[in-house]
Parts: sequence; structure tokens; C-alpha cells
Amino acid sequence: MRIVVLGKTSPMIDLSHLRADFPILHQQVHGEPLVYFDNAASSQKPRAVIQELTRYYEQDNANVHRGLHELSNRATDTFEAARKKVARFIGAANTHEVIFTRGTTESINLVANVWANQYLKAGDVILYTGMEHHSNLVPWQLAAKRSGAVVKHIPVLDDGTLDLSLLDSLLTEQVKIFTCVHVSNSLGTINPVRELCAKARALGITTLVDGAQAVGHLPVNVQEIGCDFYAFSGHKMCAPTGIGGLWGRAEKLAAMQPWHGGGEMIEVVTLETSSYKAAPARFEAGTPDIAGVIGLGAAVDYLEKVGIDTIHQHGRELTAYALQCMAELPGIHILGPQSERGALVAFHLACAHPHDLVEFANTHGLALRGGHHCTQPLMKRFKVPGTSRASFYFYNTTAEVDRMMDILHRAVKFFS
Ligand code: 7TS
Repeated sequence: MRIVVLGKTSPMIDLSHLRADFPILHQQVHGEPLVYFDNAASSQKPRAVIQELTRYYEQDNANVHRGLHELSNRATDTFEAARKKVARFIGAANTHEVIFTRGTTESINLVANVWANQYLKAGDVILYTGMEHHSNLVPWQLAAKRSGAVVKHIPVLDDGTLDLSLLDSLLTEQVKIFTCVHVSNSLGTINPVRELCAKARALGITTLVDGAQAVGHLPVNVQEIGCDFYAFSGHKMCAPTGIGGLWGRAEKLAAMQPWHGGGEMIEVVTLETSSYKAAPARFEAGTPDIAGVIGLGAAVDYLEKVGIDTIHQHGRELTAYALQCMAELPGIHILGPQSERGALVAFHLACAHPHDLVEFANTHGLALRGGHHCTQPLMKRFKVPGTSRASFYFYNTTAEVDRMMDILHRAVKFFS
């Protein structure tokens, strides 16, 4: 690891040598070198992951679990080894607590269907926050409609943090489930999930944390957080799209009915009725995304080699640098906390609509994202039509932030 000196005093982690591991980063877009700052939407994939997918398809491809032949056994071993890697990576006590899903959205929907259908009744309260992604709002609103439960939320303060002064009045015994995003994709806020879950659990409230922007970006230990469920997506942490996970506390999963029925999740099936396997198989009906799981395992190996603490620290430093640079832009409104935030900066420039700004950036090879980022209630709260967002990962550099600044200064001139 090389250390560069940023400004006068602050030494900064430089991981630019890792860019060689990401083939996609080395290209020109509209005649200029690509700057990929859309990592909160999806990360890029290292060669180690891409090669593992190829290796699996070229050498081991077969369906898992039910085969007795060599290829199936190899595929099953690598598949289940990936589950162990993921369990270790997120601090699960037990490998069987990790369920593979298509990602955060499907993980949340699993809980908001199975758990909610079993335990929610009319008059119960579902408590979430004002900064949730739509995928942690809509499934609960649907669950509320089905059960007659009501949804309430913890409001967001001007600085992008939760208004915890209202916590005691909101987190009452009527609440049956409390759910909260770990790192906000629109503000960067890192919520105190450990403290919040402890408070909820003391009242017997079930808890779910949306870790889409946290796993692979900062150290996550589900046992330390103390939640009951934790959802995440592989594609935001160097793994392929279409794969992710739900961690569930063993006793919670053991008490839950299946969601999808089909092959793999059963013990015995008759023409009248069926009995089911325990978790995780109970929740993994049908042929899974085998290559996706194996790719996720390879992504965990890669991230562990880089080191999650190093990734986290790099993200903090690069974001602090970007915040410092961006504050100089005329007419800029940066959303979210000034310090202690995830590796992203969402902002609004007085002179340009986010879509126009992002299109302008694209013509210079800079990939930003503009819009509501699937957090419409938050946009309403901050009275903006949407924001532009630069989101970083460990392969991004200060030189790229400098290029972004150059392009943003040009945009201000162009639109003013
Ligand atoms: N929760 C959060 C906090 C997210 O940021 C996202 C995706 C999701 C849930 C859903 O994840 P998925 O993998 O199931 O789609 N966030 C974004 C984003 O910010 N831009 O594009 C996707």
C-alpha cells in the first residue's frame, strides 16, 4: 500500500495499484478517460471475480445439491464454501443463517412477506425511517395493507441524520418491526444501527437492517449490530448482479414458514401436503444463481485481500477530499452529514437540473447518477427534484476527484 500526501498534512491511503485488477476502468468514454463515480448503484468487478465465473462455467458447471456426480459435487462444494465466506465476512454466528437471494430488494421482500404474514396484525406498527430506499418502504407498505398494520417513520433532520429526539415516542410496544438503512444511498448518513437495534430488541421488537450500501464498504458484524435480519446486495461489493443475501438470526428463521415453494426446500412431498427443510434451504426454492453465489464468494475473497478496514478508511478519506473540493462550487447544496458518512456525495447545483448535469458529465467521461435515487420521500423532505450523486469505491482516486471538479466547474460555467 502506497501513501500519498494530500494537501499539506494529511496522508491518504492510495489504492490506485488495484485499478489494474478492474479491466473496465481502463477505457475512454466520449474521448476522455472514464471516471466511474456510480458505485452506490453498482460496483465494478475485479478480474478475480470475472475469471472465477469463467472457471466455474468452463470446468464445474452443474446443478448443486442434488447430484451425485463429480461436477455437481464440485459445484456444490464451491457454492457452500461461498456461504461460509459470506457468513464470516458479515460476522454471522452460523453459516445456516445466510440465505442467498437476488439482493437487498428480494431479502427485504422475503421478511416483509413471510415474517410479516405470520406476525403482523391490525393495529400493529411498522417503524422505518424517512431515509429508506423504496425497497425498504414499499414491501412494508404492502405488508401493512395486507395485515391492517400502520407504518410510521423516524423523521430526518436538516443535517441528514435521524431525529432521535422522537425515538422514545415512536419506538413503543405497538411497534412489531423496526427497520432502518445502515448507510443511506442518498445522504451518506451512517445510522447508529447498533444502538437503535438494542433499544428495539429491549422492547421485544424485531429488527431488520438494510445493508445495501454497507457490506463491502465498512466492517459489518451482524452479531455486534444485534439485529434480527440484515439484507445486502452482491453487485455493490464487486460480485455479479442478481445475487445477494439475507442474514437472519437462527431462532427467527426457524420460526418462519417458507416463502417460495419448489424443489430443494422440501423434506417430503405427497399429493396432499409437504414438509420443509430448515434454513437456509427452506428459503432457497429452485435452482439458485450458482455462478452468482460462486462469484460472490470470489468477491469476498478479493475484498478480504484488500482489507475491509483499508477500504473503509480510503472511502472516508476520498469522500472528505471530495467534500472539501466541492464546497467551493458556486450554488452547491450538499445533502447529508458533513462528517462520518458513507463514500458518496449527493448534491444539487442551483444552475442545473441533476439530469442535465449528469448528461453534461457523461460527455466528459464522468459517470455520476442523477435523480431521486429511489428515495422520493427524502427528496420531498429536502425540497429538491432530485440530486446528482458521486459515489466512490476503493479503486477511485483523488486524481479522479480532481477531474470531476474540473468537469463540474465547466458545468457551472456552461449552465450559468
Ligand atoms: N437499499 C439501499 C440503501 C440501496 O442503496 C439500494 C440500491 C437498495 C436497497 C436496493 O438494492 P438492490 O440491489 O436490491 O437493487 N441503491 C441504488 C442506488 O442508490 N442507485 O441505484 C441503486
